[in-house]
Amino acid sequence: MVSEAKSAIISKMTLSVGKDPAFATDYDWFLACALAARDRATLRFLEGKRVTASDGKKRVYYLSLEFLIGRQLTDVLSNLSLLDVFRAALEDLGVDYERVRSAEPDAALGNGGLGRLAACFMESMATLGIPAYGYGIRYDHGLFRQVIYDGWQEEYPEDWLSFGTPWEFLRTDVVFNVGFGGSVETYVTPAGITRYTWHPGEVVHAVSYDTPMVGWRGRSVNPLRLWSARAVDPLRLELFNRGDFAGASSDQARAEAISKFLYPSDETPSGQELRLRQEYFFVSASLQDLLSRHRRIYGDLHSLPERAAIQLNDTHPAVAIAEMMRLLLDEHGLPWNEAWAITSATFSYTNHTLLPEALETWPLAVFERLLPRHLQIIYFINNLHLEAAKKAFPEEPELLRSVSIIDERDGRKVRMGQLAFVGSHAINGVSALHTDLMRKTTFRDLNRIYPDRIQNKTNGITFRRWLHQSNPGLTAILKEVCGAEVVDNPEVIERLAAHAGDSALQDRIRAVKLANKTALAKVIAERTGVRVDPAALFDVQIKRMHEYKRQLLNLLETAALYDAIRANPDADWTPRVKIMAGKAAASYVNAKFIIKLANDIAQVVNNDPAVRDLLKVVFLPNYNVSLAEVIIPAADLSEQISTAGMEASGTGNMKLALNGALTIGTLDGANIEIRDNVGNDNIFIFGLTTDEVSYRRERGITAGQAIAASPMLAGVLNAVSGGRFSPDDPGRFVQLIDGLRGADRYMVTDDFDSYYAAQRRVDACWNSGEPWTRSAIINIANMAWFSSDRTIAEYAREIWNVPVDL
Ligand code: NBX
Repeated sequence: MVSEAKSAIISKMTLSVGKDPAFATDYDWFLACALAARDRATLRFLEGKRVTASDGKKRVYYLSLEFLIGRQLTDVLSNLSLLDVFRAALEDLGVDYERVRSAEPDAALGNGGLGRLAACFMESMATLGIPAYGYGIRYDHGLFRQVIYDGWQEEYPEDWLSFGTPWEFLRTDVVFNVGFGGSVETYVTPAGITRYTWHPGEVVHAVSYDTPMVGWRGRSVNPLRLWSARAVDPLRLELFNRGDFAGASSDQARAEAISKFLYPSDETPSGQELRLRQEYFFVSASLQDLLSRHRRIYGDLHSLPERAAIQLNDTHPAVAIAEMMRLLLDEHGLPWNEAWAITSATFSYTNHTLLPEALETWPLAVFERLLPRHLQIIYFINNLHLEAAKKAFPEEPELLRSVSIIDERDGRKVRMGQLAFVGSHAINGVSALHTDLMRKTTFRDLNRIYPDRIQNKTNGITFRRWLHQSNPGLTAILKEVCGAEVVDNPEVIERLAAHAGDSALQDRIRAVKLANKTALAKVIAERTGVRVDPAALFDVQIKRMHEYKRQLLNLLETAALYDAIRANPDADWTPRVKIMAGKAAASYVNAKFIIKLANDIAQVVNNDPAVRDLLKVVFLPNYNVSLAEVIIPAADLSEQISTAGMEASGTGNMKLALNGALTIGTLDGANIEIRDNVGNDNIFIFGLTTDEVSYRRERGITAGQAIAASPMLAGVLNAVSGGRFSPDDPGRFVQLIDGLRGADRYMVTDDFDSYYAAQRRVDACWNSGEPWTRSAIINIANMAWFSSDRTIAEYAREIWNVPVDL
């Protein structure tokens, strides 16, 4: 095996990379390994497609504007059971696998949780043998690179594709035309039926690239099909010949802008025309592709719902409802009722947020200019939908306003959430609490009209990447204690619980954690220059920077703790390292100030001899999947402190608990289900509940009371806004802190005291030693349910109606 791998790698190096191994760089070795690994995945890949077609198996199509896949090499090798073989082969060749692995660019084709969930789902679908296609955009530039300069975030373009990628196959035969703008022609057929033809004013080519997504033990390999935009004519020669070089390629620039970059804001839509062009572009290409596949295999489109399930990852691809109708009506000549029956039986929609500002809408004028035929279809859908609503609830005219796909208030808009809901047979939330809130708030009236549509599918994570690959030390222990089958069946991790009090096991768990923390300490020193002690408690908050996620609450507690230590330096403090990482949308001013505050606090605290090693503060720049793989196995404490009711689920919370971090968190999102699984004694819960949050919101209770009741909070707010951490610009944080003193939309002040107290419970537990490790073991033992294999099996059975044998 090793010798085979060796010759495969050498052959790729010479014949495909075109390099003499003696002169190869780390990146060349990565290319050679990736190409050799891809060969091993490809036969499974092709065979899977053939069998699916010949057996008439139902396919799942996962439509997502984001796939945050990160590095692939270790994942592919490990899932093909080739990791050790390749490592040994490279060693024989005198090459270090770690360096090769690190030479791979991190594919950041997503912003955060939603994009990473799509990547975990692709891996789980391949693992469960579900024939699936992921459809998305092949962005030239993924999420920006974050550089911290003088404590401020700066954004630089990300370049993962500048040298191409060895994983993908260009499909020159899979190219579709995607239209924009133009006009709609209406005519009546000889049989008296009104028909419509759209004449787009602009056409762009969608070119496809397939990346194989390999399931565990290579059980199946599914394509991630990403579309790249190309101009139909690369150059307008008549302009070029007249010397107008810029004009000659302007069509090309306009077309290619569509797949040029990933929109970097999450939880707030950009509202820009280019974004709608991206959404329609990939949706249209994907639907044309899957319909032509269906027709090739089955001939007739009426059987589509039996052979295909299309999942919309949030509303970003929701225009697919209108595009499917257009294709069925205008291109395939189906009558409305048949087209609608096929569409709504095929689509389902996942909602990932209820934040009002995150719900996607498009001004009618923009929508009509870009997609005139689709707007007609949406009006039609809406009329029928409102008629049905009127019939069901004749006494409630205001209900019609809330369920309408067209928002008639300030400037008329298309509401993509309503469109996705109306056009789908199943709608799901991503945690029990979030689904409950969907039913009670945003989708309350739609839920009354269609009471069986909303379901819950609590998120999950792939254990292959987030445990086996990123934490081999812990995985080795699990194999020994729970049996080798743990890598195939996560449920047996539960066997660990029986040994939670075993001191030998506790020592081993602590030793693995310490080794992981030592590795992280090295990364921290390299990237920030800060030296941290791996024996200290590593307190970690890693996620997008957002006010509702309340990094500010964490920082205020840090500042208060700092003061407390200075006031009483000889008390029995728990040495802590506060580690924070995350990107802020470039236009999100407050989030960028919070990053600056983290760095300013770090400056002051880390350079104050009075606190010695009792407190260190680190902001690690450029958080991405690869950095998460280093931080998560090294965390002791997981910060999941969003305002209750605002974090739909969270998935970092699951990754951290699975790796033995204890959670400090609010009763929000999947934290609640984590608590239910690990037990109240093994998690630090604090803060307002969802009901208390809405009570306060309804009565307009603001921060004044909380601040008046807490001298510590008042002190820390004064310190930060008075320039204690920003002596070079004392007024820097006045506005940020005034936001808390005023509306305090995310109730940071209300939760401060309770959070501070919970952190002191953390200290006490950490200082007690044995009980902490015991709790960590109980956390690990009870996380099996959060495997994305479980989540995907639920989608398969309850939404997609495809068989799984899990
Ligand atoms: O989706 C996230 C939620 O905030 C998490 O609670 C949840 O765990 C995760 C997976 O279900 N939402 C999210 O990541 N949203 C986005 O990234 C986003 C991106 C672009 C956009 C709106 C939202 N326009």
